Order: sequence, then structure tokens, then C-alpha cells
Amino acid sequence: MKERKEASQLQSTELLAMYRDMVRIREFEEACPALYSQRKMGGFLHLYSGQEAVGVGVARAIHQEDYMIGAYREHGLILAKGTPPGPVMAELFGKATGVSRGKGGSMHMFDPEVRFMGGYGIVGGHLPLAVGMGFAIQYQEKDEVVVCLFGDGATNQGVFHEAMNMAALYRVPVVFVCENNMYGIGTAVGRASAVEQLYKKSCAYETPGVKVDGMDVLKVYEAVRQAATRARAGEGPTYIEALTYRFRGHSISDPGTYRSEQEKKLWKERDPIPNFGRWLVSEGKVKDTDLKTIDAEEKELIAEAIRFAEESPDPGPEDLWTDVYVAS
Ligand SMILES: Cc1ncc(C[n+]2csc(CCOP(=O)(O)OP(=O)(O)O)c2C)c(N)n1
Ligand SMILES: [Mg+2]
Repeated sequence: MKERKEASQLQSTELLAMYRDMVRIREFEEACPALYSQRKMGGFLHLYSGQEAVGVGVARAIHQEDYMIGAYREHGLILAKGTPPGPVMAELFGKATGVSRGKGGSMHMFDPEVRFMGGYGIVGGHLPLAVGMGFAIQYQEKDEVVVCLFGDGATNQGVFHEAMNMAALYRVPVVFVCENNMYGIGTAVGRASAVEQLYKKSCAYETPGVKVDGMDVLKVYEAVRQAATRARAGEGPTYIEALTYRFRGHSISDPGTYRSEQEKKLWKERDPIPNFGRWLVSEGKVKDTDLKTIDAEEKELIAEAIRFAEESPDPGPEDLWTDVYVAS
């Protein structure tokens, strides 16, 4: 069966897998600042801590043969889609074993094997690509969907509206997921967008707009599951706004002084990982020790990914000439 089960029907093993994915992303992201300070990584670094429930809810609501595409805050997205942490870490280290062979770095992760299609640094630039991928799926009569994730800032770009228009016009199987973390760099949504309830922006294209709690993995899962079902049925795109929060600055070089301590504390209390863990235990779905085992296993997995990245070779001079053009 193509459709995933309703969130309320998920079994303990499936719920634990979601918990594990979120812990993996958090461990990965929280290991990065120290490694960056040690100059193991170069270039930009935008961390996903706090937003894990969105990426994981999306990835678990679709299938391996479905596509995900995102912006530059995408380490968590590619991990959620199934790329192992080793090649993702090696990419940050600029190593030949990196998922983009060390040539992409933080903002340009790409793994066609798991159908994660990037990794883009131009705000809103990947939205038309998602529509094109959706059109290709439709044209080839495949039973696949694309989930396109982007930030609140992207919804103020002209390209967002062009993409929404064409997606709705051609009823392409694309699910748009806006990760509204309330800021585009240091600019609060209300200072950049005339419409603060971002899910309402889809009404201009007669596309359903849905707002979900992006700190709740099951809420995200259920919204995306339903949207994917619509998309597969030929009913066209859905636009989901997931309200979330990034726990760190915009990038590694942002001290984040534009957010009050009180606001940060409030959102930290809504941390999607421990809250989901507590809920799983209180509902009797898992034992506290199950969670502790996962926490320890994922910590070790990330330590192993760092070792893999450290020990991997740099790309050689000959690699300057590869991946420049795709062979036809
Ligand atoms: C077209 C374009 N304009 C400006 C920038 C500079 N820029 C980089 S990130 C960013 C903010 C985007 O915020 P948002 O879409 O909310 O994503 P978030 O960082 O919150 O995940 C801006 C303006 C850019 N990369 N591309
Ligand atoms: Mg934002």
C-alpha cells in the first residue's frame, strides 16, 4: 500500500524510529560547532537543532522513492531521508568521501540514492526545481511525490509565487513545507511579510494551506501524509506551514542577539525530542531505558561519523575536472 498509516496507528517500533532519527540529527548538529572552531570545516554552517520534528515528520510520511528537496539548512533533512552520518560529516570536512564528494559543503548536500535532491543556497531558488520534478513525475505517470522544504523568508520571494502558481495550475504532486522558524537571519516574520499567518499565502492559488505544530513530529507526519495522498491522487499541491524554532543562530557566525532570552527559553521548553520521548513513555509505548539506549547508540554513531570524516582523504587535484558537467 502506498499510503502511510495514520499517525494514531503507528506502532512502538515506528515511533521509536522517529525518536531515533531526531536524536541522530541533534547529535550530529551539536557536534558541529566545536569541529568548526577547530577549523575542520570551512564555509557556511547553518544548523538544524530545534527543527528536527519537521524533517523527520516529512521523511517518515513518504517513501524511499519519493523525493525531498530543501534549502541550505539541510543536514537534518538529508539524514532524515536516510543518508548515513559518515558521508554527511565528510562533506562538511570537504573530504572525497563526502556525499557531494567534498565539493558541496554544508549548503550543497545531494544524494540521489535516497532521493534527496539538495541543498540550495539561493533563498527560494529550489522551489521551481521541485515543480519541475513534480512535472516529470506526472509526465512519466509515476506514483511518486516531491516534498519541498523552505524557510519563512522564501515565501516573500517572487519565485515562491511563480512556483505555487504553476504547481497548482498543473496539479503536480508536490507538497510544499514552509519551516516557519519565525526569522530570516535576524528579521522577524512580521517585519518581512505582509501576511504573518504564512499558510494563508496559498489561497491565491486555490491550494489548501495547513498550519501545524512543527515541534510535534506526529503532527507534521500526519499533515504530510494527507498531503502526499492528495498529491498521488492527482489533486495537486498542498502547502503546509510548520511552526518551529531554531535553537542556534542563523549560521555559525550569528550570536543571535535579536531574540530575547525569554523567547529562547520558551521554545527550548518545547524541544521536540525530550517532549516526544516523555510522551512515548507516558503513553506506555516505550520504556525510558529504550530511549536511553537509542541516545547512547546515536552518540556513538556520530562519533564514528567524525572518525570517518577525519580519516577520509581530501579530493585530489584530478577531481577538479570531475562533476563539472554531467555526461550526456
Ligand atoms: C535570493 C537570496 N537573497 C538573499 C539571500 C541571503 N540570505 C541567506 S539566508 C537568508 C534568510 C532566509 O530565511 P528563511 O527562508 O526563513 O530560512 P531559515 O534560515 O530561517 O531557515 C537570506 C536573506 C540568499 N541566500 N538568497
Ligand atoms: Mg526562517
